[in-house]
Amino acid sequence: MKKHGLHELYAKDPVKADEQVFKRTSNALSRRGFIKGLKSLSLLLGAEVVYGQFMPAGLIPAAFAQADTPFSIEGKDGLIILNDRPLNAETPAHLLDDVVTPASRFFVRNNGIPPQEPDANSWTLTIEGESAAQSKTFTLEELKTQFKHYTYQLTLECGGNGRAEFSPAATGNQWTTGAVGCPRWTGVRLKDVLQAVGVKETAVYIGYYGDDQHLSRTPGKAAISRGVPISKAMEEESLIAWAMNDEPLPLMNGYPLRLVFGGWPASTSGKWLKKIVIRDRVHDGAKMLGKAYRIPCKPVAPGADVEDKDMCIIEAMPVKSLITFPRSGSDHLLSKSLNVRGHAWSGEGRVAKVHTSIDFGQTWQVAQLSLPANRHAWQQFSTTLNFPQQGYYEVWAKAEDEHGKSQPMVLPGWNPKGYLNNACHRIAVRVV
Ligand SMILES: Nc1nc2c(c(=O)[nH]1)N[C@H]1C(S)=C(S)[C@@H](COP(=O)(O)O)O[C@H]1N2
Ligand SMILES: [Mo]
Repeated sequence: MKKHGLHELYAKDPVKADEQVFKRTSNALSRRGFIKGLKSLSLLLGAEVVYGQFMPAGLIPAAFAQADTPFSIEGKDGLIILNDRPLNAETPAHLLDDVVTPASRFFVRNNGIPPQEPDANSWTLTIEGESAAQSKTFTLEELKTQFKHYTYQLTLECGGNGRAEFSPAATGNQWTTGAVGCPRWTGVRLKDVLQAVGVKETAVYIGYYGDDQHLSRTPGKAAISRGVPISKAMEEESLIAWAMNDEPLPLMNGYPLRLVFGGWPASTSGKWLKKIVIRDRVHDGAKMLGKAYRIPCKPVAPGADVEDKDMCIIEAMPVKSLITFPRSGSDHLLSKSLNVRGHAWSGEGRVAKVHTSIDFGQTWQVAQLSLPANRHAWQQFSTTLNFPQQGYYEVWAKAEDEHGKSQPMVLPGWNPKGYLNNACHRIAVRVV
């Protein structure tokens, strides 16, 4: 096979070239490997790393950090598959550019085997548990006719989004940045349904059961059965939803019925929802105990052995942002300014500020930021960048929430299962 120089590749098709660069260099340098020397780095990139002296040592340039292999799942467009048993697929950042995430671009995270052909007409939801005043079953039709409908734009992000970056590595799906989305969800308020059944004073938590099967297909064994404290369950935006962007939920996202808890680890948002238990204790279903969806209660050193008793359940997701335009690896003309945009969100409240940097964080520029459509919806940032000379740049984005917490530049606290990586997102731009 004829070998092309990177310059040649870039000239022909910058996007393809980016993929080629990744493929050709991934043997020579692993994602976790080190690149020594700015000169050789510039050679590989085909451009000078303008702020190279500020680039954190050992950092893999964003131009190489993102692989992009095409794959198709019915009803989904451009998602990258991470695992096919169970099916897990994430969305490349540039395909998450819409303010409201289209269903076709909303990620898929399955822990087990989804139901094959769930029947919406015969679908029922049962509410029971120690702290339910009674056990009651609703058909989907009854839910739709007996309770008021609400629509909210709610951000769902997998607790393991960003896991791929942790070192020492954490096992599990190696999500990069794409296990997040913010569509409009329609359904009934969970609290309206719980109150119609009756919630005893002893209520502490709710847990869900879905219609998917454990990978072992053991009857009665749940693939996942998580939940939220009763206070989160009672929030106005906590929904039992049947629609995403005014259409029935896609099968892979829980058709015909699911929970949606905006701003919390998406693992709490039970899909193919069949049963909710109102518990008088913290729910102890599958993936509630041990190290699943938990982080060390106190910070630990990377690689530390943490006992289960020292692990605490993840609640609200931390502040984070994603650059969705331009696509990483794009070329840009020096004579023009570059408009950069993306989303920012936080499970702990509003995002107050977004900053961008083109010099590896030496200087930051304040971006414009929109208000959220409602609580727990992501916000849009945009900014105009000017570059001092031709060369390789990385655009980094850093969001700060209303409590003054901001994203770490590289990696937040290590934890055994690789959750809550809210490090700054960055894209590669070659200014020509
Ligand atoms: N029944 C059921 N609900 C589930 C899951 C699952 O495997 N089964 N996965 C959870 C996890 S870990 C995540 S991140 C979200 C993913 O939602 P999505 O597949 O619609 O993106 O669903 C949650 N709800
Ligand atoms: Mo998840």
